[in-house]
Amino acid sequence: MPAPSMIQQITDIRRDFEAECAKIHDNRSLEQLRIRYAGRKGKVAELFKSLGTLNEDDRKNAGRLLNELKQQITESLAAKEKAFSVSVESESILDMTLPGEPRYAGRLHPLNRVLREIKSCFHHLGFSIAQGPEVETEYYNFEALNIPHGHPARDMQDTFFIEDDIVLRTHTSPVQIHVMENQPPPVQIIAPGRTFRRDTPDASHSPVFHQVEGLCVDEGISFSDLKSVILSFAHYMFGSDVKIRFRPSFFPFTEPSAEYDFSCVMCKGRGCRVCKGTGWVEISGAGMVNPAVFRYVGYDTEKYTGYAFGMGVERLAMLLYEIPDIRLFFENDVRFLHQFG
Ligand code: 2NM
Repeated sequence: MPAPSMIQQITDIRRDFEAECAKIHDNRSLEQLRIRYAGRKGKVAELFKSLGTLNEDDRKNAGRLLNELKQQITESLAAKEKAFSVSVESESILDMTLPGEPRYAGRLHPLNRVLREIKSCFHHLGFSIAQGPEVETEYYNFEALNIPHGHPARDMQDTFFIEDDIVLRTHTSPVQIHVMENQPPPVQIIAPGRTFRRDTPDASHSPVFHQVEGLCVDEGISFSDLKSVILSFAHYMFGSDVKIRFRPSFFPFTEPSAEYDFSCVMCKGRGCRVCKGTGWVEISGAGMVNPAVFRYVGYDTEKYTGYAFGMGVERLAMLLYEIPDIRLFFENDVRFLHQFG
């Protein structure tokens, strides 16, 4: 057989082998391929046999090429076999019948959950959301709210002072002052946010806590508007059989001032541990904005009246979810946190 056609045959076999080899996906077909190409009676062996028909030069040349081909085929087969053995191995450790690994899913913090409900309620009632800084000057935290020098709230015992004149806000009311300074009436806002007071932590006190304060200012706003908004809020949060009541109180920034209570959500007013037998749970304070506050922000006290109210987010969350200790909100214990959201 002349040498060129021998070389042609070697080239053809290499091409055929590579094409067939690429299509193989299991060990059985791979073994059949090996027998057909690299077996004792395979295509390569046949060509080796026919080497004898060539003259010495051509034989040497073709022999070298054939050895290379044999080497390539052996390597390709080995590589393929190895690939199969790896995937077979991983198949054996992948048990499709095992249950999946549970994914860790984060949740909404109970305080944020309650905060969302509060915001949603006041959104329906036509309030916008206002925000302000957690670090305030004494002017915004006390002065403009008609809290005079010498008032106990201003004491180092009750307030975190950053510097002489700079405090961590003890309520979100300074936000209301900023808003009133920046826009004329009508104003209808809530100011949710983090607040700070120097308290030793116990079941009902935390130096960091959260408030939502509301403010509504326009011509002809009266205490009855305040009562209807608080009643709507009570019904939205706790259900429509909840009753509300107002008791006279005092705040420097409101006149008249009141504390407001909800009928006990636990015992429906019959008397229990949560309401200490009274049938009522105290929520927070409210009142008609003191004209002195309006004068600080430049509102016309002859033309405008307004109501304001506060509430503690922790307190509401504790009532809603029967949480016995305020410190649970801030300990980041997932056994607690996973019960909400
Ligand atoms: C409360 C109770 C009563 C209040 C008053 C004001 C402002 F800025 F209009 F004067 N903001 N929030 C207020 C009134 C807050 O929380 C217990």
